[in-house]
Amino acid sequence: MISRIDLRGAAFPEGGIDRDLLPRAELDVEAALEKVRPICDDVRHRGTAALIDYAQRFDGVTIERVRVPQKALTRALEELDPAVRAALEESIRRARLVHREQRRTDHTTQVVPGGTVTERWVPVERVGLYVPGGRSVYPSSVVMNVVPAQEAGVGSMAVASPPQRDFDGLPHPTILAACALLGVDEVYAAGGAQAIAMFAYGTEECRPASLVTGPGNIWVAAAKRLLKGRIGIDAEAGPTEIAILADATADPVHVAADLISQAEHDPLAASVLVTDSEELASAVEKQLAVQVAATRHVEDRIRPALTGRQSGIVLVDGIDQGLAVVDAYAAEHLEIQTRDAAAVAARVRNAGAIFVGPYAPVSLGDYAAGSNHVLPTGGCACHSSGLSVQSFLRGIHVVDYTREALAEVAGHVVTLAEAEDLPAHGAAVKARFDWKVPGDK
Ligand code: HSO
Ligand code: ZN
Repeated sequence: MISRIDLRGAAFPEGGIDRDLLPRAELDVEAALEKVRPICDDVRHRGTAALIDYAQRFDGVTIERVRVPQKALTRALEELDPAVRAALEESIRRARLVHREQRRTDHTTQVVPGGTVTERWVPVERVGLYVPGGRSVYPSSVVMNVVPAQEAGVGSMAVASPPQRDFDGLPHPTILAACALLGVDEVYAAGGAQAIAMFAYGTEECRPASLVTGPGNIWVAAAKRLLKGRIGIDAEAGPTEIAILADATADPVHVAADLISQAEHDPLAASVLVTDSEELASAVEKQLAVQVAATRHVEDRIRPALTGRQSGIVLVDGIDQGLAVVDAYAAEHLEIQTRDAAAVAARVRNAGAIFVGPYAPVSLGDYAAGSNHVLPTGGCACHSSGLSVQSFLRGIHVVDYTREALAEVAGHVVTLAEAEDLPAHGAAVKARFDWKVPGDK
């Protein structure tokens, strides 16, 4: 059910291998932009009334207000299954441990006597956190967005998640319960592009935010691309991906289970095994057939995901070539199931998150490792990181120079200003020294 790509014997160029040789889905965000533009404009001009109309049109629910009342949040938490509550609490506790250590302290560099530059870390004032609610209802994603924002010290945060027909037009109760558990009381029943527009422009009910984070479908990605600039964004999260670099020591039962685990998210999800062992490849193929037959979500998601061109088993000559392949692929999640897994993992350059050895499946990271599961997809791991405290901070340089310290470097500033044909830049310095650069004859 999964295709094979045989790269054995292929040349692996010094500068890395051609990404186009590797399986990957194409997501046409560009085409979605045109559909999303009028929706965003409408929310900008009509605010809540537009959101209510879109709840009717896209979510099939009649709502009177978009803001979720406090009592609905309280009730959702009261009615939450105690086992789910305990699991969420543990997930939150572990995420806090990891994210708390990501906090940054201000640092002052004394450049010269009397001249300092301080880098001051300031949290974004207000953020909007998007939590999907269509095919997927992920309270774990509430945790992964809210915890880093809280640990960064963000003062004001709001969550948006689509209104659900089965729940009186409120977001899914486990989403509400997770918000309540985390102490987030500003929640909106809004989904898709219109939710991103609500955060960007604000409405009667919702104050605009400076930044929006969180995963979403293609409409959410398109709205983020369209409104970027007006509002900061984390990334245009695409369908989820797992790559596994494995050798003959890997257990095919585990490898197959992990490939299926992420295929379960989406028909466009990608599951890629990179291995130098043909025996493992064959054993994994057999295991896929056995395990797929025994799970849910097969026809709508897992089978299309595994048989799609975005998934495959890539055969390589050895671990060095395997590393070249996984670096070129730059997976959202990368598992290393090889001999000396930690040493192999240390050589990886490009991945959203790396899972080392036989006891670190991606599912652990999805829920309860302490790591974040909002990660760069579509190859973006070669230039971007997952969500962290850093995503919610800005580093502001504070420049503080005395007259003497400025005098010492004034000549260089004036010289560079002249070299760039920007004499007014130089004049701004000279004006402070009676129009003569100190040291001039
Ligand atoms: N694997 C998804 C996150 C998730 N998994 C949520 C289960 N629930 C993207 O990292
Ligand atoms: Zn997952």
